[in-house]
Formats: sequence, C-alpha cells, structure tokens
Amino acid sequence: MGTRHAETLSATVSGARVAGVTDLDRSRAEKLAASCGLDVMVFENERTLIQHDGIDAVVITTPDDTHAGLVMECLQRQKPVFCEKPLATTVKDARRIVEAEVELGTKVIQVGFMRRYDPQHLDVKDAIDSGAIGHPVLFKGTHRNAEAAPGSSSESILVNSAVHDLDSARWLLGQEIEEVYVHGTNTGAASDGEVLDLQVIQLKLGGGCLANIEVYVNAGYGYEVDLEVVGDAGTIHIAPANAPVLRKQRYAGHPVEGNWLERFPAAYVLEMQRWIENLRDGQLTGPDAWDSYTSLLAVETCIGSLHSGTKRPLGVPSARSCTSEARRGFWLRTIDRTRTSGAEDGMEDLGDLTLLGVDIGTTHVKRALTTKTAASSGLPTVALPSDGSGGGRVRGPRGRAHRLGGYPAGREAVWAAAGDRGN
Ligand code: ISE
Repeated sequence: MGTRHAETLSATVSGARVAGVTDLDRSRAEKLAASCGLDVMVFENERTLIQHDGIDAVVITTPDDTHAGLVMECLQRQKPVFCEKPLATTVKDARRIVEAEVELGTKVIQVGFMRRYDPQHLDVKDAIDSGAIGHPVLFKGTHRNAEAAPGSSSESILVNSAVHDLDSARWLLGQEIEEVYVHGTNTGAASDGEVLDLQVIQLKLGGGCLANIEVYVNAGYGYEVDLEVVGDAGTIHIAPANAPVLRKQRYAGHPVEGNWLERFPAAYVLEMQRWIENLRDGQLTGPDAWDSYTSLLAVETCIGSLHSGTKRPLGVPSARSCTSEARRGFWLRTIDRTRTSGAEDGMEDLGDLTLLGVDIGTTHVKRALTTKTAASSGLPTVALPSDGSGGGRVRGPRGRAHRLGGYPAGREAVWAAAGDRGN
C-alpha cells in the first residue's frame, strides 16, 4: 500500500511531493525514494521521519498493530497524518487517539477508508442522499478476498477487512450501528482450520435500517466488493465489475480483479488528491478519527458476538445523540468558527507541504514514505496545528503558517456534543 501511495503522490497528485521514506529494509526504502524523485530523504526509522522539520504530513501504511503508536507520535508532533485503516486495533487505542486529537484542538487525522472515494460508491451515496431510492432501509454487502493474509485470525478478518464494510454501512445509510450479530465458519479453503474465514454480519442501525454483510477472505477466484442499498422507493446496486461484460458462444462474463489495488485505482488517487487539497485548504473532509473509532467499536462488538454466538448491542456512542449528523454538525461548526486566514493573523498565506509515509506492505517489510519539503519546491505550505485552543498553527520551513480547523474547548465539549459518556 505504501508503494501505491508513494507512486500516486509523486506521479499523479498535485500540490505535494514525497519528501521522505523509511522502511525496515533500507535498500527498499532507498529504491522507493529514488523512484519518487530527487531529494527524497531516507530515514533510519519512523520516529526520525515524523520528527523531521522537512516533513509536513505523514502517511502510515505499516501493519495494523503499529498504527495507533505512530499516529500518537504524529499528534505529539502536531503533524497531519493519513493513516491506513484500521486507525488502531482496539477501541481503547482509537479512543485515546480521538481524545488526543480533541486535546490538540485541531482535526489532523484522516483514515484510509478509500471506498468513500470509489466512483461507484460515490454514485450510490449521491443517489441515496438525493432521495432517489426513498428512505434507505437495508445495506447488503459482499466482501471477498482471493486469499486470506498470512497469519489471519477470525478476529483480524473483522479488524482488517470487515471494518471497511462497517464503515460503508454507516456512511451510506447515514446511521450509526446499534446492534451486531455475527456467525462464522471455516470453509476448508484456509490452511488453518481454526480460522472462521467466512463470516456473515447482521447489523441493526438507527432509523430502522438493517445490514447484511458477507466477508469471505478465501474466495479463491478473485477480489470483489459488491453492495446494494434498498430503499422504500427503489434500490441501488453497484455494477458487478469495472470491466465490460463479454458475451460469446453461449457465455457472458467479465474479468474479476485480483485485489483491492486493482479494484480501487481511482479511489486511491482521489483520496490522496483530496487529502492534499484539504491540507492546503486547512479543512479535512475525509473519513476521520471518529469514523474509525466508531467502526472499531462495531468491530470489537462483532468479535464479542462471534465468540459468544449472541447478538450484541454497541453500547455507546452511536444510538441516540451521537448520530453522525450531530457529530458532523459539531465539527463543521467548530471548523467554521476556528478557520482563520493567515492574512488575518498577520501570517503569510500557505507555504510548502510535506508528506511522509510509513509502510509494511504485503511482504511484511516495514517501509515508510512520503513528503515534500517546502524549501525546495516553492509550493505553498501546509497548515499545521499547534495550540489546543482550536485551529493551531505551525511554522513551515520558510516560517509560514496556516490553520486547520479544530475544536474550541477541549474534549469534554466534543464528547458531550457527541453524546458519548464512556466505553
Ligand atoms: C485489505 O487490507 C484492505 O484494506 C482491502 O481494502 C480489503 O478489501 C481487504 O479485505 C483487506 O485485507
């Protein structure tokens, strides 16, 4: 994933460049750095990369269980960070991150729920939001991997794969998950007979909505993500493939992609481009730490249901006051209130933008990448947060600074606004 983001940032996305890379395998890092252009620094480790003044923002693509620690380091350095999903592997860690971001007073985290940038998913979202299918009542999702990642467990399938579907259901239906019920089976395709590699998740969401999600990580024939949303006035279903259907000699069919990189190329470009644009505008609009926290809460509850064989309530913050509307409304108001132009503050406008990424790819080798140094490119600088009072700022390489929208009054306000009291 790190290589894909590095390529996208250096070859396709405008407004940023890869400025630094790190990897457990130094020669891989050097190769990647060289492929990203001139003056790309190679760092000894993630910490030196995150701390370097020439790095304005960070992309994390390391293994799931390293995400939370690295995101916290970025928050401590007040650096915007794009973190691949999941943001953390436990609700506890995700919550710590949300609280630290709230403490910082500025939204600086985006999470890699790239389906939200897939053209077909966006069309479905538009159709739902425009009322084309009436009130949406059912999300039907299918998520198949050709083969399970090495070392997969019944639980990691929920943390690493199903988290996408849980996010999609929340996002498309515009409702929070209230109850989950999960069944799993071992299909015999996996080498480890203990792993429940096919799981069926049933959800009850707010607004009377339901969801039914199949996650099958040893499907063998290829990679597929399918979804249909049923409304009270119609349904909308994404097309089965990115490719045309061939009809020939009593056969009709289409190719199936092998993995998510092949299935979602446009989404990966769009999510990076929007992220950079948002950083330069000082307002993050993508899936955020809260989205991740809430999806992880559902994941953890799904794990409980899988183990117990019973349905489980989510227990917080979704159900009542913590609708996505309430939270989003709060954040938007906050951002409006705290967005201030550099000019009003006596600061120069945007300066240069730097990105950094850290990756351990499918080969489980840690690699990091990213960024752009302000000094060398002459591009405008990014907004970096600094104070806890909302809309912080940090000076870029040329002493320029810009603001990102943030929180006004610390975490209590956010949790109160969100209606969350614990968990
Ligand atoms: C993988 O890590 C991804 O993020 C893919 O998008 C997902 O479809 C797959 O199941 C995960 O293993």
